[in-house]
Amino acid sequence: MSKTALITGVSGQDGAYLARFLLELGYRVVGSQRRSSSLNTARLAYLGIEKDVEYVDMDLVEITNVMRVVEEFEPDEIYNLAAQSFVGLSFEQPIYTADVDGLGVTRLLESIRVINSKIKFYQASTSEMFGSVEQTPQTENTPFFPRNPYGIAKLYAHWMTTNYRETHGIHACSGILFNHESPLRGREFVTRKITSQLAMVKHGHQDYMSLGNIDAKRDWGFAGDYVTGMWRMLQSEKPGSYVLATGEAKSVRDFAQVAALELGFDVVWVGNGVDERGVDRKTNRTIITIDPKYYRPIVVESLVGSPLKAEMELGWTRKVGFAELVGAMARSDDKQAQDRSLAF
Ligand code: NAP
Ligand code: F7E
Repeated sequence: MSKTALITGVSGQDGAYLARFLLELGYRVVGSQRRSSSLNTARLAYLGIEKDVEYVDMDLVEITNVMRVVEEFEPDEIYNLAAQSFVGLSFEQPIYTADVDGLGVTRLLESIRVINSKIKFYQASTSEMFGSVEQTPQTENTPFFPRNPYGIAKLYAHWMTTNYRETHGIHACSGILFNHESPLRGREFVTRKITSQLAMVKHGHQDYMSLGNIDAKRDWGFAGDYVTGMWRMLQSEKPGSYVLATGEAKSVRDFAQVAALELGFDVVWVGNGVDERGVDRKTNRTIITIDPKYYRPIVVESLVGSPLKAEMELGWTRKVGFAELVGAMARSDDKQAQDRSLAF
């Protein structure tokens, strides 16, 4: 009999890739969504699996709702991907972020404990828990020092996941994932913001784009590779915490440079600080400016992870490298900007 997976946050980037991966493995996939006034399955439609997923309404802030869904669908595995996932917004909505990203996880864990403690649980933890890093690269043993309400809420959830594993014997895993991107990434995140807006500049729909701290460094991988690691964690004999990362740090500036090249711009940087600009060498036109409104109140300067434990214990590997990732995102947005088809 095929296994049933419940994916919370199925409408998001990772939800779509994970749903496709599990469907290919023969799973029955139940995707939970919070109520929305408009259809929210564009990413699943893009991957051609919109009709293969069963949908159920579930908001992580409502315990009775969570318990009813876990009881009704009897999942073998729960992948908790639902979250207020934008760091910038977490400074403006710290309480909501704590409720969904922190307490929401306890609601799921409690449901598992009460209804069926054999259900395996994956928690979407994050490199943002390392924040002001105490060692480089970061591993499963690096001390945590989160620097924003998002990272703090996720750290609470990480410890609750660990605690339910140790206290109640639940197969609960925490995937400490570094940034992972794709053509399906939300447009507010810096990678997709760059590829989508530079494509708009290329096709004449806007004159230039603006960024915040372009010297910030992140460890960017491909989301499609990372969802396979989530599944491997739940198949392993012993549950635990695993870092998924590429081991390579690149700056926002690097990302913009490579994306611009893919879209036909040859960027040179002129000026300093807020006056710095990215100028297209061929036309002498400014296509990137700095706008302090995109600076964060407190900075996480550089994050880079070591995926060694996941590679050794889970046999996890990533296939897509940095240049390939940026190229795929830029080409996808080039096409969308050309057609003016802003599906997601
Ligand atoms: P995403 O695209 O922002 O998707 C988040 C999902 O959570 C969406 O489906 C969203 O639904 C749902 N959601 C938000 N609030 C909810 C609520 N109150 N109740 C139920 N669902 C809710 O994020 P992602 O990039 O796929 O990331 C997946 C998970 O991994 C998140 O938990 C994120 O924090 C974590 N993570 C991501 C990365 C990364 O680089 N992508 C790295 C580390 C960890 P709507 O469609 O209705 O908004
Ligand atoms: O920022 C800098 C910004 O918003 C990356 C989420 O998936 O990954 C993601 O969080 C960096 C930061 O992602 C702009 O200051 C510069 O240093 O793309 P981001 P994030 O904050 O790293 C982690 C692992 C998660 O868990 C989260 O859920 O880019 N940056 N200029 C900018 N960022 C944005 N968004 N916009 C700018 O204009």
